[in-house]
Amino acid sequence: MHPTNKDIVILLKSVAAAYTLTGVNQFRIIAYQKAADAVEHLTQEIYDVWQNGHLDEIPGLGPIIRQHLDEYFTNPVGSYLEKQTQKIPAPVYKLMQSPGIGPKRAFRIVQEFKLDNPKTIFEDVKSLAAKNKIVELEGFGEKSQKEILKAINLYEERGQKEERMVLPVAGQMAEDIIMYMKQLPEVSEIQPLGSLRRKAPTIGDIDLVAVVEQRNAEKVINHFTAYSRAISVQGKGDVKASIMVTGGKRIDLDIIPRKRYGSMLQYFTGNKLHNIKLREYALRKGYSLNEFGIKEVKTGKMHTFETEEAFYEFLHVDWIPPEIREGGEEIKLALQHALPNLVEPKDMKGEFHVHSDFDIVPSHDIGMDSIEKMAKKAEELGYIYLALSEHNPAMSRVDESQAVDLIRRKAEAVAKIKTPVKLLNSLEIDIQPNGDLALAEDAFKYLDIAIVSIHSSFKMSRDDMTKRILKALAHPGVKILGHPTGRQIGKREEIEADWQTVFDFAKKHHIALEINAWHERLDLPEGLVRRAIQNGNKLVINTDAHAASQMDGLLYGVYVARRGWAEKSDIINTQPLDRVMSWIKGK
Ligand code: DGT
Ligand code: CA
Ligand code: CA
Ligand code: ZN
Repeated sequence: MHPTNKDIVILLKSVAAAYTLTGVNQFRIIAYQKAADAVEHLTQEIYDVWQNGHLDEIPGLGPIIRQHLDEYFTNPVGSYLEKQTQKIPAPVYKLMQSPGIGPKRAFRIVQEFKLDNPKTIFEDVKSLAAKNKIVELEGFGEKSQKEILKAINLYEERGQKEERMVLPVAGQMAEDIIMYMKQLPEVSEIQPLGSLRRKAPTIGDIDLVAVVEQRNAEKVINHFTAYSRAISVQGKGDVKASIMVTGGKRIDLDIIPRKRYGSMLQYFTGNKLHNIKLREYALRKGYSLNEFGIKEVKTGKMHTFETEEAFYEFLHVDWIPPEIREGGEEIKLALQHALPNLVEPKDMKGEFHVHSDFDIVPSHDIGMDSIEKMAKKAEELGYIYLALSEHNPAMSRVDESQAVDLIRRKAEAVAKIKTPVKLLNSLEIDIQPNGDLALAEDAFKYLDIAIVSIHSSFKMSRDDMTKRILKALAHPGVKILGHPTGRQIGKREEIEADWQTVFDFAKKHHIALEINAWHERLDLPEGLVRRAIQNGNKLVINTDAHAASQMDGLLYGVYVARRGWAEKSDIINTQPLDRVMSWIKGK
């Protein structure tokens, strides 16, 4: 079993704790805490990133920690990181996982009571507290004991529901509460910040900020905590509150006057590393940043900002799209006026991956709406073209000549639809474990375009998987590699493949890589989007819709593209029809 991101986060935090307890200097401790934070917010598995030799692309990991991780991934036994953690008894780390119990208190308790079993540590501490034993420890008191019990209870309560939401789910949740908050005329503006504004693929909690006059603050906060879906109020102050809603998810609200809106947007959009880097840059210029604005360090003079653009402008930094505020190169590029011009939702002119209900005895799920209805939806969205890409006929249920007949009949059905949208007869064809395509050769002559995707045998060696994909892509009819990594967020890991080799092959043969916008897929993941673009590959953004209404979801694919630094010209379905047709013809 490869270590997961969570394992590595715990490892790095453990090293930070071991350093704290053994008196190592503060900067090294902070470096490990920062690194743990960076890994926690990664959207790819760090092990995969390491395997592909790209650890250096993770912002927040310095060269020394990278080197230690490299050693650890190669062989954890006897590695530097493992040795550091072994200096402290294991139950200490376990106890520290409850929020509010730091390394020092955890260490004292474990040592004083000689607790040696990490599995029962929480039970052990709880029963000690029940017998009032912790109160008796020197430096601990009634209050400490209570805090510790509370922290353990909180940790255990959260236990099951720590999972992050996928972006579209969190987006909906935010939309609902924003609509509810807007019932009050006192709320003149309200919007999501944090990871939701950055359009991260997974969201921990929802952060909202509302523009409200001071005198109306109390009313607005009361309205917020009275939200019908709130199961508990986590905190309530004059200008901020937190609620927990069904499913154990948290929503934070901050209220501010108009004149500080821009500073607030900047501060709470993050991510943390971006803010740290911006703050470091500002300090060198003699300014300190906070949620209230920009302060001149020398004079103490405070500048406030109504808009975020003005905030960045004051620092002579171009406004940075939230999707790329990740603490990488973006500030440096913004200073040089060299930020990318990211693709936008309005650039999209069509898509290539929707499933209709036209029955070709598909190998997987059939769509719910007719070709006509899908075409109508495309027209409403202002699209110029649309490819109908049902799953290939199931090989177990029809023979080759029946399959060919079904594809011919679908081509005729597509041709009959009256619509201003250029319809393309397409298929999403299974890549079989040996790399063969699950479609009779004769059927290809009825297809305008074809997507190939992996829907089975996800666990294969990296070599075999790479060969399998290349073999499929070598078919001259193939134009798109569908949902390339096969991941399903929170459910299925990415397949292992040599992406550089796949990307090179796709580029050479004018095959586009898909960004599949399906909410659990968001695949290619943003990190691979970035690499593909740097490699000169072209991408397409598709919804994989199985109903006309689902075609609205293309937006989420655009967000993934933006987080991967994609510009309009990187995405084929931003292009006019003639360009698309010449790509299809192989140019
Ligand atoms: P999440 O909720 O885990 O999906 O990720 P975020 O990025 O929404 O993180 P969250 O909710 O803890 O905080 C929201 C934003 O507030 C974060 O992106 C940046 C800012 N922020 C939070 N804590 C700090 C901090 O200690 N320093 C600075 N400068 N900014 C912070
Ligand atoms: Ca958040
Ligand atoms: Ca938050
Ligand atoms: Zn598929």
